[in-house]
Amino acid sequence: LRSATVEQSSSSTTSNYADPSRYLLDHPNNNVPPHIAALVGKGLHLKPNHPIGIIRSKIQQYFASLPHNYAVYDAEDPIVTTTQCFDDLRIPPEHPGRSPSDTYYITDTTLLRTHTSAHQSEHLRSGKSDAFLCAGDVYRRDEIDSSHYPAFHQLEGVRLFPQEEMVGAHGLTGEEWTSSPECQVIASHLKETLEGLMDHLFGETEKRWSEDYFPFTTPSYELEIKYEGEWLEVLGCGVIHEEVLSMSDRADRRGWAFGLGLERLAMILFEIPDIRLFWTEDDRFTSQFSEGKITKFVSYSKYPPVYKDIAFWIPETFVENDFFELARGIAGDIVEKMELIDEFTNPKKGKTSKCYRITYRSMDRSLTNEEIDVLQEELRARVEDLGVEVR
Ligand code: FA5
Ligand code: MG
Repeated sequence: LRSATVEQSSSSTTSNYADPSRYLLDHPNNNVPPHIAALVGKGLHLKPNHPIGIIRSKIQQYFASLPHNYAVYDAEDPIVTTTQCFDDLRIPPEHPGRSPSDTYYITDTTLLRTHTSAHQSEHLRSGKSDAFLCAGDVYRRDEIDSSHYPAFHQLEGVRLFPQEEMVGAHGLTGEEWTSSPECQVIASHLKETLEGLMDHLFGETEKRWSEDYFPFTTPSYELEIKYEGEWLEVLGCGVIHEEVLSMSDRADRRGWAFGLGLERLAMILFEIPDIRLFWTEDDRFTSQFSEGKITKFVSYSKYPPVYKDIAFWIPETFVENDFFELARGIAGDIVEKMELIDEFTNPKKGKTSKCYRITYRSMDRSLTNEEIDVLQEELRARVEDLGVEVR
């Protein structure tokens, strides 16, 4: 009842998004499994006492401290169209990110957004603001380990500059535009703004820029920060491609955009070792965090893992993500990690065999070998549906 009346009028509620039937349509292109549908609408980024919510407000606070005014959107529908998520961003039809092996489709033309950039064009087109932030949950069929989960959160930022500041570059496109001083000014402004954000979050920290590629920005960059001796990619960004602006009727503007991963930042800031923890409702996790405070996570006892290997001959059409998802569908979050430990091709048969090691571990109890054997047996039986031959 509540959902019928309240949702339509308020932009700050996401509760109707938590209805799994929105995502589990009976449509030939639908590839959303129930365990993914169950995650949508949790609104972790809107929870004031959750690390993802705390970091989102800290980022918004930084932008609010800048002289320019940024509009804030953080409750948009996670179902978007292929036009919003891809076409408006110049992502071509054959791009691997659009394939059903990487993306959760609801129908042939609607999907769970794979990035918050899916909302860029509509906000540009609305013309309401020359600067905005947009945060939300995003979904990707992906590998499984301590820093990859099929659902995570991104925060997008866009800043446009008025025509008067771009006079020298008016009408320029392609190489002529990207090599103009105006384009350089925007790229520098982008980098300075994001370096300021990192200092706001981490204090002094080691960071490095590299070139990147996105169809919707050029030039494009990624930013990595040093965490426990390793470089960790935290965001992608760039100068908005002029065609993205003209398709949104904003050809008179130029500007920058970025998209950052909230889990990556939160794992570093709160010292949270496993991405699955963000989704737990165990109060040994949730009770540790409070609004506005960056505190170090204190691990509660880790239960021992159970390892199981599975080897099979693969058909040419084998899609690894289908296998990962099958395991998550059977065993849920106790699948901590799936890694390829051996692969070889039999030259006579021309067939390839893969062997994966699965790490099963629960966050809140000890697993028995017997219960894992049951799950592993089910996996061995159902993996044959993927056309493999279990060895
Ligand atoms: C994008 O998603 C672009 N939309 C970013 C962008 C926006 C570029 C605007 C230019 C302009 P990418 O796929 O690299 O890019 O993801 C952005 C960030 O999301 C990454 O830097 C990382 O911090 C985070 N991220 C990506 N995949 C995962 C994952 N599986 N788990 C956790 N975080 C992830
Ligand atoms: Mg990237």
